[in-house]
Amino acid sequence: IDTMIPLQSRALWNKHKVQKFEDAEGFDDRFIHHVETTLARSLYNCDDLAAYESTSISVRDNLVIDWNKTQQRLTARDPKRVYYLSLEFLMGRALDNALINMGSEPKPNSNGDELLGTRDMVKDSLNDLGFRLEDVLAQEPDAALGNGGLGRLAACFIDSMTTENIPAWGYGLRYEYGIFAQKIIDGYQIETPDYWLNIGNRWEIERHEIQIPVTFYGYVDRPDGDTPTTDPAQWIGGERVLAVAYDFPVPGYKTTTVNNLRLWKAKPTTEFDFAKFNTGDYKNSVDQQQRAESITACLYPNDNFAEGKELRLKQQYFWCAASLHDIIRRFKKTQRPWSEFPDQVAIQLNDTHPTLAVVELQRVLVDLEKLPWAEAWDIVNKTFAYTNHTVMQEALEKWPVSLFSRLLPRHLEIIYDINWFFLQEVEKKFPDNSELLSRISIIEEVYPERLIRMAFLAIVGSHKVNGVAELHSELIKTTIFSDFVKFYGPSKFTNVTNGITPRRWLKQANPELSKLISEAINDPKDDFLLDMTKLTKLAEFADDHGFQQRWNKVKEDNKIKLADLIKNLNNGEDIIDREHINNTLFDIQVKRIHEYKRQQMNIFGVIYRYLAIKNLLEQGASIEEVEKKFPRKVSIFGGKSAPGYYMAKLIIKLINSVADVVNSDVAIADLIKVVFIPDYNVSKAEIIIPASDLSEHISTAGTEASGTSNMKFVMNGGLIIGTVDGANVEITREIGEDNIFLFGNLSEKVEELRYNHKYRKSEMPSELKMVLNAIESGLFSPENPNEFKPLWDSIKHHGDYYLVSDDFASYLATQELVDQVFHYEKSEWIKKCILSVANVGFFSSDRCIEEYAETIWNVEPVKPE
Ligand code: 7GP
Repeated sequence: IDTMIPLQSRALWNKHKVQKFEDAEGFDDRFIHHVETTLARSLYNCDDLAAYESTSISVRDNLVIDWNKTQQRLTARDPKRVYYLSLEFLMGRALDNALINMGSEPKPNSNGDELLGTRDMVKDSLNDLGFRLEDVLAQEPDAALGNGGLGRLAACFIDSMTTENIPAWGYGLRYEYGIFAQKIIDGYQIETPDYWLNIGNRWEIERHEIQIPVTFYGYVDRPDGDTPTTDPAQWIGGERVLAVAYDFPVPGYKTTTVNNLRLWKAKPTTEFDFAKFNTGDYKNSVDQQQRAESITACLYPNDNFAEGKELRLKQQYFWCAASLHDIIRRFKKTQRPWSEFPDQVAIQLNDTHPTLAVVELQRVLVDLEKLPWAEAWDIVNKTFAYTNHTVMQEALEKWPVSLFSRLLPRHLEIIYDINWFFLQEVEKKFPDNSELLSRISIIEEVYPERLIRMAFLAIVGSHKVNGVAELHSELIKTTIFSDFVKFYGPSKFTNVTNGITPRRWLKQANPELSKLISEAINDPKDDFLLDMTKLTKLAEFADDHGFQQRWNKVKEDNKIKLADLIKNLNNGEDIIDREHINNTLFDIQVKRIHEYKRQQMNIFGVIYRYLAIKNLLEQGASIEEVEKKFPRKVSIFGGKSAPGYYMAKLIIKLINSVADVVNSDVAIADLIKVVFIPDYNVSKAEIIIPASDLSEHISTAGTEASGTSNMKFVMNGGLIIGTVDGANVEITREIGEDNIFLFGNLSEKVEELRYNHKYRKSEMPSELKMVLNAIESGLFSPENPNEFKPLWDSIKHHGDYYLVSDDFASYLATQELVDQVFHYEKSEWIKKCILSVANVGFFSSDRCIEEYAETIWNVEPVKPE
C-alpha cells in the first residue's frame, strides 16, 4: 500500500514542518504545551512527576524529529545495516542521558558569557519554571530489562553505534516486568516484582500498525508426500500470537543521528476459535488468547545460568521471528535479489539467546522464498555473527529435542539438516573419527534426552565468533570450542574486548570529574567523550600537587553523595563516619552475586580484618595503634542473586550478618563498616561507581569473560584490586601494572588446583581457618550456628571449586598493600588514579563498536549532512 502523501499536498506539509526546540524559549514553550495538553494539567497542578513527564515528551519530540530524518536518510542511501539482537537491554534512565547526548552544539546563555549544552539550558529553564532538574530526573523509573553485564553491554553498544553514525537497530523484548526489585529483610534477599510501566512510559512509541503474527506448535505438512526435509515444507502452526512493535529513540553524542531500539510485546490475535465457541467453550477460548501476553510478561532473572523453561524458548522464538520478519520486510522494499541480503544486513547474536534467528532465516528462505537449501544456507551464514559471553557450563543453553519437536517442529527438522550437512563436512576433513563427530555434533546424545547445543548451532550458523576480552577469546578457542577451531581453523574466531560508554559512565555519572578533566586538558566542548585518546594529556598533571588536591576533592564529594544514598536507604541513619570520610577507604564490590565472582572471599577478608582487630585490642593495643595497622575502611557490597540460587542468597545473608555484628561493635571504634546496598541497579551504579577508592574484581581466574564494571571504576578515578581474569588483563596493560592491585593464581593453574582439592592435596591457609572457625562458632548467627554451613562445606568438603583457599592469602596480602598506599602514600595513590584515567580510553565502547564494524559487520557510518 502506498502511504506517501501526493505531490500536490507536500508543500502544505513542508510549510507546517515540526521544528525542534533549540533554546530556552523553545523549551519553555514545548514544556508548558505538554503540561497543558498531553498531560491535561496546569500551573496550579504540576508536580515533579508531571515535570518529568513533560520534559521527557519535549525532549522526545526533538529526538523523534531527528529519528525521522535519520530513517529517511537511510532509506534514501540504502546502506548496509546492523541489527543487534539481545534478549536484554539494561538501559537505566533515559532523560539525563538524552539531555547529555542530544545533537545540538553548546550555545551561549542569555548573557552571552557562557556556553550551555542542552542539559544546562534545560536545567536553567526548569529552574525558572519552578523545578530542580535533579528532582525531576529522579522521577524516572529505571528501564531494567536485563540482568547484568550482558544486558548493560547491549545498552552501551547502542549508544556507541548511534554516536558513531552506524545504521543500527537493536531488537529485544518489551518485558512488563524487568529484573525484580531486591528488598533485604532480616538480611535475606526478597524479590518483589518490578512493574516499571506503572506510570506509563514517555520514551516509547507504540506502533499499532506494526503487528507481526508468530506461530507455535502445530505440525509440518508436505503437500508432495515424502519429499526430503531440505525441500520446501509447510509449517501449520497451532497457536498464534501477535508481536507489536514499541520503538525507543536512541540519541548519539554530538550527532543528530537517532537510531532505534525496537522491543516487541506479545498480544492476542483478533482471530477467534469458532470451534471452541460453538462447543460452548467461550471462556476457555478467551483465556487461551489471553495467555499470549504472558510471553513478554517477564524477564528471566538469571545471570550466567540457563534455566531451560518452555516459556523462555517461546520468548526466544517470538522475538527472533518478529525481528527477522521486520528485517526481511525492510530488505524486500529495496527489491534487491536475495543474494545481496548479506551485503545489506549484518545480524549480531548477543550470546546464544537469539540463535533461533539462524534457523528461522533458513526456514523463510527455503520454505517461503523457495531458495535451494545450499544457496539459502550461504546467505544465512554470511549474515550472522555470534558473541560468546561466558565459558561456564551452567550458562550454555541446551534445549531438549522433545520440547523443540512440540513447539517448533519445522525448526527441529532444519536443525537436524544443518547438523547433517555440517557433520558430513567434518567427516570429510577428519574421516573415521566418531568421537570427534559426537563431541562436535549440534545434537548431544544424552540419556534420557537428546539436547540441542545452541552455542554449536550459533557457531555453525555464523561467519564470525567472538569472545569479549583477550583472555576469554583465547580460552573459548582452547576449551569449549576447541573442536571447531580444529575444523574451521582459527580465523573464524576473534576477539573484541568490551567497552563502556563514557557519556553515561563519566559525563553523566560523574559530572564533577568530567568538568575537572575538560578544564585540565583544555577541551571546553567535551570532545574527549568522543575521542578518549585526548585523556592522555592528563598524565602531565599526575604529579601536580594542586591538581591532585582538586582531583581528591571531587572524589570526596562523590563519597559524600554515596554516604547520603546509604543514609537514605538506612532510614536516615548514618553508617559512614562523615568526619573521616576523606581518609576512610571506600572498598566496593557491586555486581551480580555469584560464587565465581567470589563475594564470599571479600566478606571473609572483612571477617579476617575484624578478628585481627579484636585480637590486637584483646592484647591491650590502643585504638590508635590498631588503626596504624588496619586503617579506616568501609566495605560496600551490592548485587542481586538469582531467585533460585541458594548459595548466592546465603552469601548475601552472610554479608548482612557480618554487617550487623561489625557495625554495632563499639569496641572497634568505626575502623570497619560493612554496607550492603539493596537493589543495585543502573541508577544506583551511577552514584556508587564515582565514589570508590578501591573496587573488587576478584573472580576465579578464567571464569569472568570480561567484566565491564572494572572499566567503569577505572574511568571514574578509582583503583582496582583484581585477579588476572577477563578484561583486568588488558586494563593492566593499558594503565600500567603499577596502577592496579593484582593477585591470585593464573587461569593456567586452575585445573591443577582443582585436581589437588579433589584428592585433598592442598592445605587451607591459617587465616581462612580462623575465619571459617569464627563463622562455625556462630559469631554471625548465634541463634543458628549452622546457618552458613553450606558456605564452609563447599570450601572444606566439596572441593573448593572457586579456589578461595588458594587465593585467600595473596588476597589479604594485597589488601595490606592497598591500605599502605592509601593511608601513607596518598599522593602516590592519587597519581595512580590520574594515570589510570589518562589511559582508560581503550575501554570506550566507541572503540569496541569500530572493531565490530570493521572486522565483523563490514558496515560504514552514514553521517548526517
Ligand atoms: C557477562 C559476563 O559474565 C561478563 O564477564 C561480561 O563482561 C558480560 O557478559 C558482557 O560481555 N555474561 C552474562 O551476563 C551472561 O549472562 C551468559 O552470560 C549468557
